[in-house]
Amino acid sequence: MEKNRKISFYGLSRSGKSCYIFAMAQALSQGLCFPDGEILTVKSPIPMQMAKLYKSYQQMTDGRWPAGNTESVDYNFNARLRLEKLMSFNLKDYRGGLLDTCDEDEIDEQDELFSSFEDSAVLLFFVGADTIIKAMEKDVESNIKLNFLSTLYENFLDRTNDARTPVMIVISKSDMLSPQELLKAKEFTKNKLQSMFGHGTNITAAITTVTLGKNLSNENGELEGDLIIGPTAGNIHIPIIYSLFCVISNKIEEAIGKLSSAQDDYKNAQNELNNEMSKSAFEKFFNNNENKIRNRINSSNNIIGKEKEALIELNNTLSKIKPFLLNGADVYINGTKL
Ligand SMILES: Nc1nc2c(ncn2[C@@H]2O[C@H](COP(=O)(O)OP(=O)(O)O)[C@@H](O)[C@H]2O)c(=O)[nH]1
Ligand SMILES: [Mg+2]
Repeated sequence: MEKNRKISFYGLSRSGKSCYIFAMAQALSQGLCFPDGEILTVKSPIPMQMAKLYKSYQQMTDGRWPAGNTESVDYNFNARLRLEKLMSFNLKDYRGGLLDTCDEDEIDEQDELFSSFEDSAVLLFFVGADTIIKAMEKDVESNIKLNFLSTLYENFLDRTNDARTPVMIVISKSDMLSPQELLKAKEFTKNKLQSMFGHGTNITAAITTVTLGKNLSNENGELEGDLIIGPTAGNIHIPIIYSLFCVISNKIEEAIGKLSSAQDDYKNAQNELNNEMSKSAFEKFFNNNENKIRNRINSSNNIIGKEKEALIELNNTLSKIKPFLLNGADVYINGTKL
């Protein structure tokens, strides 16, 4: 049953994926507090992974940006609310250059990565604010980079027979832009990516901006500026909140399906019981189904109760995270903003 709990990151080299993972793990392991006092945490259950994540974060606080990945690393995370597991997901921090390699020798490794994306609950596309600015200034390479995200998404659709998996565009390094520039960058990006944000696509697509701090810059690997990492600082929580939103929405759909089929079973069994009761005593003596039918009625009743309870719980959680989400992201369904 625990299918579709993978969050997949797309993003060319230097789009900010690794930094995001380190900052997110640091920020959300501290816990995000909801207005009612409940705490959401995101942590790796594997101590060695957590230690690795902390170390990479520490390297940044010590003033060095992480070096580009030479190999892929898999991380597993649990998102818990009141210690109850809402979702577990894995993130693959793959090596630089793999998404847009032209090297035929790497085609198998690339194919393996693309196929690992297929059973995702949500797709997050990372693109740096620096790239978008340059694309807006008509820089050819940056436009190619942005267009390449559409190509990657088409590849996903092709592999999954057009699965309507929700997507999010994450504009990283947003500290490089002023608030007005950010608005323009979002509009520009949305217009470029019509396969996600256009009308008639029938998909849920969101766009957000994230940053690790203020006035950050990179001088030969040296980190300058102010790192500001906290549960809601720089929108670091938003891509995860959106993923949770998608996973919980899926669970709600599942529960509604189960509920309605249990309700159908209940009605059918109820009808059969009426027929059974109208049989003659003589017929009943030879062919009595009453107990069997009553058992069916009971068990569909149990399922109905259970699924209704689950739905209340899921809707509760959804309404709790919704204000956070809409505060930090623009969400479009079939091209129309929520
Ligand atoms: N200004 C700014 N630069 C960032 C931020 N996050 C990452 N960077 C820069 O982007 C570079 C690439 O980030 P990285 O996470 O390694 O990209 P990846 O190749 O997608 O994993 C870093 O070395 C930093 O110079 C940010 O929040 N603000
Ligand atoms: Mg990386």
